[in-house]
Amino acid sequence: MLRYYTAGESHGEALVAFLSGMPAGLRVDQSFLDRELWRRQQGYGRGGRMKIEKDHAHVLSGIRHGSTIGSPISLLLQNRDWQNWQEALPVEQGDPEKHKRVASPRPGHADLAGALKYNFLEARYVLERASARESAARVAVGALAKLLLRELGIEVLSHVVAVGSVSLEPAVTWDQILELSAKAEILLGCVDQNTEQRMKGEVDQALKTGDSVGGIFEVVVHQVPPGLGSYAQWDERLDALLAAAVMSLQAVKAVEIGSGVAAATSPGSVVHDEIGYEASAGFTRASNNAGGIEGGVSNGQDIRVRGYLKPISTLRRPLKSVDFETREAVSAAYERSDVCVVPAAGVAAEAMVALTVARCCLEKFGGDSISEVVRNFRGYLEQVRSY
Ligand code: EPS
Repeated sequence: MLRYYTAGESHGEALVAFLSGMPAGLRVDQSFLDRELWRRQQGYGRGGRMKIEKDHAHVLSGIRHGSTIGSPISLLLQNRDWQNWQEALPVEQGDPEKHKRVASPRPGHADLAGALKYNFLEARYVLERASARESAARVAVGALAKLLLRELGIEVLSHVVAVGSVSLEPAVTWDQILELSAKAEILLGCVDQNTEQRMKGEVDQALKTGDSVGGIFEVVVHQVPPGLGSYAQWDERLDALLAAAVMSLQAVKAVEIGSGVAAATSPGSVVHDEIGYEASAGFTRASNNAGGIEGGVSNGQDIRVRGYLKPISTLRRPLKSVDFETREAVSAAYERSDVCVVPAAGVAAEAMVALTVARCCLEKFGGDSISEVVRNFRGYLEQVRSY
């Protein structure tokens, strides 16, 4: 079974990611992991922290001579900012004068709920773990899941559909997303340049006013076989697993599969994807409103998952809050922050989707070596082809 966890504080020494259940013999190109980490760091509207960090996944275990060996994989990502935080956030008690308290909780962040939950008198420790910095560790293990899926011909990428009130209207093809992913520079991750410029305008406006913006990203899984996930139990449904995986990302407040939101207010005759048959291609569909999943099972079309991101909760023009200690009305804490992270969240969501689809693939085609998995996969494809 594919399992993963992460550890690490945002301003601690490092992030750690742990992945077990990967079959042996998967070739691992470490530069691919770092490219994925780089992609997550990009985007117009990132804050000062991204000028400090240059994320790199250092392999501690589970990969030898360039391939997985079936043992648990552990990865370490240094926080370069740690050198500025050693006295503020030491492992030992250190000098309390040098600790950096977060004296007033930010509305929208985990600060208040976390402080109440853990009985902290300020929000430093809450911020440290709730921070979206953690998603870098997920991207590192997600890159390994992507490499596994590639062996099966399955690819996972994302693009940005909306930033603030600006959204992309026409449907986006896989080739457009692929082209976008190869770019050497990432502005806002939108396939249409005109729309991207208007999105940039939204970020500029937020920068000017000390505000922040959210948006919508879409993750697409390409070349998915039918039959991943199951309708047999609630916790085996692929759409449910994907929703939980994407919703678990920081600042995601809603998840949509295919045209799920519009489907609720449209007639069935418009929503459902009519079925055809061609001798050369097998079963066909004229549309993909289902987002590649029907009854919790992949149907062979591209899987489309959207994540809706609330605006970043750290504001340069802070909202009203209350001092943890004095209980007096004050402004919410501000150190520095991103203004927009929609493209970065899309990359992190790719990782979560890849890990989820990889887990389903291993459940269906599972084996201890990659050759065993590929053989099982091919056998199944043959069964589908000759259906
Ligand atoms: C974050 C606050 C900012 C972001 C951080 C997420 O960090 P800092 O407080 O150090 O400026 O930059 O994101 C990352 C560090 C990252 O790698 O994505 C938050 O509060 O969630």
